[in-house]
Amino acid sequence: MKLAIIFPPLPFGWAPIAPPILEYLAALTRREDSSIEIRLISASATPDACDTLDCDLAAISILTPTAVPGYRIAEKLRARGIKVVFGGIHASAMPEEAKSYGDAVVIGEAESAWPQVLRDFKSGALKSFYHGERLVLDNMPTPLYGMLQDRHQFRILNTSRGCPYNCTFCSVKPFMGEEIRFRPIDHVVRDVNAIPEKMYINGDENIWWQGFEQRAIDMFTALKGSGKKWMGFGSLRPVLTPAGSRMLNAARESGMLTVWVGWDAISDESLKAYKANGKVGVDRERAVRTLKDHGIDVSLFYMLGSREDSLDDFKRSVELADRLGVSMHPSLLVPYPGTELLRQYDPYIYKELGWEYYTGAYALFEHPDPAMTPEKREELFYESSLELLSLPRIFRHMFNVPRQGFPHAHILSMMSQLPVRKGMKIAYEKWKADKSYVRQKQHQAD
Ligand code: B12
Ligand code: SF4
Repeated sequence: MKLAIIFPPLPFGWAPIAPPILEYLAALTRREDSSIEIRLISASATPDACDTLDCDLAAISILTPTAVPGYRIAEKLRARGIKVVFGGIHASAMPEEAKSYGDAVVIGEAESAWPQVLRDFKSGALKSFYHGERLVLDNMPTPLYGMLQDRHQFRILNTSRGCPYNCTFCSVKPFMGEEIRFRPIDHVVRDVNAIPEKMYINGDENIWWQGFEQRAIDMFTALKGSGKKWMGFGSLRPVLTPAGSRMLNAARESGMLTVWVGWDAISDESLKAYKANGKVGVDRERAVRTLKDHGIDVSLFYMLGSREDSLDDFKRSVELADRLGVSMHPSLLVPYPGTELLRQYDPYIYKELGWEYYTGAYALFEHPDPAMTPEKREELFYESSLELLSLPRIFRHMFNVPRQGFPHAHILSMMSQLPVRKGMKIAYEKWKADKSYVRQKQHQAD
């Protein structure tokens, strides 16, 4: 039997990070049946690979912005008699939609459902829907790191799933549940050692949790011996707890270079409207300075253009970047399927815009302020992104990266910002050329 596992093209093209599901689902498959021939396709890196693909079964993993390209790939494969199974966060939130483009859909996590899918396929009894359980994470195989070539420079490792908070915009929480499930530390160490590269990404929603600082310290201490550098998403609240300083030192000594922080909203009002209770009331600026004092570089990710946001917030975010000496990466707010935000915004959504617009670069709903037209929000998004990624800012940031991270954190900062700048400039030019089309679609929706 021949199996292809496919990650459709990302909206802004090739990224240096290997889509983690490919090598992970390959490992789950190998564990179930070592005779299956597996081919991995990261379509951003090899856009034509699906055209000539020879396989019996295709597993396609879809996020919301990759759903439409995923459905196009499925149509082509099914026309050639290949069976298609969908999975991933979007397929789990919209199973009926995904089923209309495929033969089967896995709703939820893969571990409990995928072996059954393979058995049913082999016996010719594929079902329409499979439900993956939220298992204890003590039996995850090591992803087949290195199986995917295609110039990907970073692999991802997961050490936990789940989150106790309820941010309205979050599509991960409804998917992974509220209980934090940690992997055994020795499994994490085993997987880090299996990563072929010298640098990796911790792909958890949060690498450290308030109330579980000691667990983070134990894990970082165990990872010291790996000799590898890493980065990941971390929240700000645990940084300021009594154990925070010990935790940051342990993270730094385990090779952590940069923390990506979900800053989420510029104003506290928007933070409250998002019910981002993990962040409300935290002295966020002090936490960022504490991180840098411990030798860890900081990048902030945040959303603009919510119905509570104002035109001023676009400008204020650039000022914040300068004040804190950090790099900042905005996106326009996306109400993903399965989220509370989508239910709240439902009356205002431009329903004409398909999932291919859910990339973070389009205004997707009406705004109460008449000055915040869709066009204005999109234009300001590009302008503030490109201002944050201006060459003087990127170079100035070199002097703000903590010296303890030299030279890796400095190189990483350049390497991550320059390609994004290039991609953003191309996208802005394309947006300017397509604007009339987008406007027309939005007016149809009004
Ligand atoms: C690492 C990461 C990336 C990486 C790699 C992408 C990837 N996911 O493969 C990069 C940096 C490229 C990336 C980019 C983007 N990302 Co991203 N990313 C993540 C992150 C932090 C971790 C993903 C991870 O480690 N997955 C590990 C794998 C194993 O988990 P998984 O894919 O979910 O798979 C599990 C199940 O879903 C299921 N499953 C998945 N697929 C399939 C398929 C089959 C057949 C089966 C049986 C099961 C199955 O089984 C797995 C194990 O149970 C997540 C947040 C999160 N914690 O999920 C966001 C996340 C996936 N990203 C998201 C988005 C939107 C993006 C962007 C597309 C847009 C943006 N503006 O940021 C960009 C694209 C930028 C570009 N260059 O074009 C959203 C998706 C939301 C949604 N509803 O679609 C998430 C959930 C973040 C969020 N909080 O909103 N991302
Ligand atoms: S803190 Fe908020 S955004 Fe992060 S995983 Fe939890 S609910 Fe989602």
